[in-house]
Amino acid sequence: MESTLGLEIIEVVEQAAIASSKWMGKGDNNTADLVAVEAMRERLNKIHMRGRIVIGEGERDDAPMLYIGEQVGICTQEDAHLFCNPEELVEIDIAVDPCEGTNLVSKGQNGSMAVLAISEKGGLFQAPDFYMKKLAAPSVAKNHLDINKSATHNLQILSDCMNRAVEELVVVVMDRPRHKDLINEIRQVGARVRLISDGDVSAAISCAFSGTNIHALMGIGAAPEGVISAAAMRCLGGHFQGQLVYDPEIVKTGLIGESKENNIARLKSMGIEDPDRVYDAEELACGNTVLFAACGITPGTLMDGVRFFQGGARTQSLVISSQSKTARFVDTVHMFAEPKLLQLK
Ligand code: VTB
Repeated sequence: MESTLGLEIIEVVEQAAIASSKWMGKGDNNTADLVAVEAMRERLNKIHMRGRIVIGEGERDDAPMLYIGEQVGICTQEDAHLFCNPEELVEIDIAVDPCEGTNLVSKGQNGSMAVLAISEKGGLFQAPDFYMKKLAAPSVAKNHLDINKSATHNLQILSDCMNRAVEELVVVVMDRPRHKDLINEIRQVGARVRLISDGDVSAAISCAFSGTNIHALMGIGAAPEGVISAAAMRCLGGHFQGQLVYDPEIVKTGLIGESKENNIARLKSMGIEDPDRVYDAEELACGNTVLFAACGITPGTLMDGVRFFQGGARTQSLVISSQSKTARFVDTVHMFAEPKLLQLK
């Protein structure tokens, strides 16, 4: 599954990023997202595979494309028997976020990317459209931190694991009213806070790379994005824990059902008996093979954004594989017109 897919999914995220980046700074969230979805879907459908979207743009009724349950890939199409032998093909589950950080794209701000994660069928947690409390950190802290402990306690442990003073640690937190106490606590213990308006997938993954100057992600973001982050962290060996958040009082923003009780019932109907369960990266992305790919739309900590030039564009992507244990940064020049002189810098 891995070798060819690894290459093809780079193109999937590249195409989504290029499409969306044309809408950078235009103040139009919907179109920035829509064109990314269309481009991602078109390219996914050219891959020789039997894929199923498990995390996508929403339920079928609300999302015309890349909805949860949508079949993608050449081998899911009507004339599939002409090209594919269904028995030979592994069924693949796909989690997509074609425009992670739509607000960032529409405002022309840093940190947005096109992203997806892939595993064999059943290999990715089918996260409900809820929120998730997240804790991400570098691999040296794996299994030492605990999302149930206070931020103060975790930062002390992180400081020990990383062998550096708490004051030297940088924690990314989403700038939301729900994080007021968390932010105060992190500052109180002496660590530094980087507030982001959106895009916590990039922040989570950045923890696993030294040199990013991001040492932890704390706080509550969306659950589907949590699974995508976990897929990357599982491959990278980083620390990632997630716990669903179902209480609208805690979340404070976004749509999360009217009441805590209804939300718990909804989770039960989805088979989640213990709504307070803490999941680690290996549970959120449990497949034997996990692949992750992202391409910067606007510039970010890990990847540059899409840059256009006369007749083409240049992108930077990241592909991570659990099987080959690689994190590849891929720099691509896309030639839209007849290639002239390639711009390499
Ligand atoms: C979260 C976060 C994402 O949107 O979903 C956020 O995980 C929305 O949060 O990375 P609110 O509902 O609190 O506004 C992103 O930032 C971008 O999709």
